[in-house]
Amino acid sequence: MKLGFGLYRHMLTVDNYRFAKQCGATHLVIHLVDYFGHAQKDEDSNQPVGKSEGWGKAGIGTPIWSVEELIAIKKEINAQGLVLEAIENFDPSHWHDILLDGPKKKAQMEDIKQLIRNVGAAGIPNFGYNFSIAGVASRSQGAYARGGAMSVGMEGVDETPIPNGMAWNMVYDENAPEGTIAKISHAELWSRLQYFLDEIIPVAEEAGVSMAAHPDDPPMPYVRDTPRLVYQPDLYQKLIDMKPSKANKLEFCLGSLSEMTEGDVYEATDQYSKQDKISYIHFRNVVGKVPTYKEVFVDEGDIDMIRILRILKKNNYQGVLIPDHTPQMTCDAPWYAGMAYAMGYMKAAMKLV
Ligand SMILES: [Mn+2]
Repeated sequence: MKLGFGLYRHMLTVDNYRFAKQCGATHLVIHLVDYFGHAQKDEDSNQPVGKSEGWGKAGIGTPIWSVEELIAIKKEINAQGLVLEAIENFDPSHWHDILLDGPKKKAQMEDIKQLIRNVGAAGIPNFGYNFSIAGVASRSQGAYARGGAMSVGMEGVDETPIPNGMAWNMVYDENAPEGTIAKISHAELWSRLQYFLDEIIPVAEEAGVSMAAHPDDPPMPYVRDTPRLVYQPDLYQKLIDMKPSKANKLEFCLGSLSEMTEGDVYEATDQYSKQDKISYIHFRNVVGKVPTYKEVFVDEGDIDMIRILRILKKNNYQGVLIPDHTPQMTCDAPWYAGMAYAMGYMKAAMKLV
């Protein structure tokens, strides 16, 4: 097991690589989607929540990330003694019609395939994605964690239909016609995933990249009037079985799994690590289940994190764990303090088991 650290696009700086290294990380997971808009301040380093209009604009008109761009980032990371383990998430502007079954679906699929070839050519072994129309939506923010630390959670589901021109909680077309996106069934969403996996997995296999699926966050059957895919632990097995391949893997989010109403996070950890299906792990803790849960400090939630590590060790899990999100601590650097706290806990816990 390896200790990793996640960084958002606007945080890909030498100082932040050093911060990760100082926290004990050996590996990095990076986001290249600019969820926040450019030139944001440090206090916005927290994960975005967003309202009905979503997080903001997708990278409209931007090309897919090139090999040169990826290698340049990787070199900077390697120069600080860190390994670039994964890229997390597609830009909605690059794959909205794959999610929505729109007219640009085939062209976007070709672009996404090239992107995965680029990721492989840059020597980056994992690509995390979240096959979801609404994306990470319907969350709230509040003083949910110990000592009144600011965090995110869910207090009931947002049923507002999604306007045209929006997917994955971001706007990809500002000039879209009035109205909302078409209502679809779970079966239709799974068939869209089947198309995506049938197309991408052979390319990923050849490129030496594992496609790592994040479960739904939050894991509700419907959010914003759209169906969700992996909102119970067993649905992960369905995703794996529909395209058997060593490149079809999971971005295993303990927090999201624990928020699910069925199953058991320990059994799920055992089930998927035993099959060697875990690409990397989001190691975070929560209190409660959908539609009412809170993200909390790593040591105060429902999950016995040490028990999780023991299961992973038993099944010889060799991959990376990153903190995912943490509550913000009351000080001059709320995000950094929260992350450093989680990293120290993880480093000690990993040594203990
Ligand atoms: Mn996660």
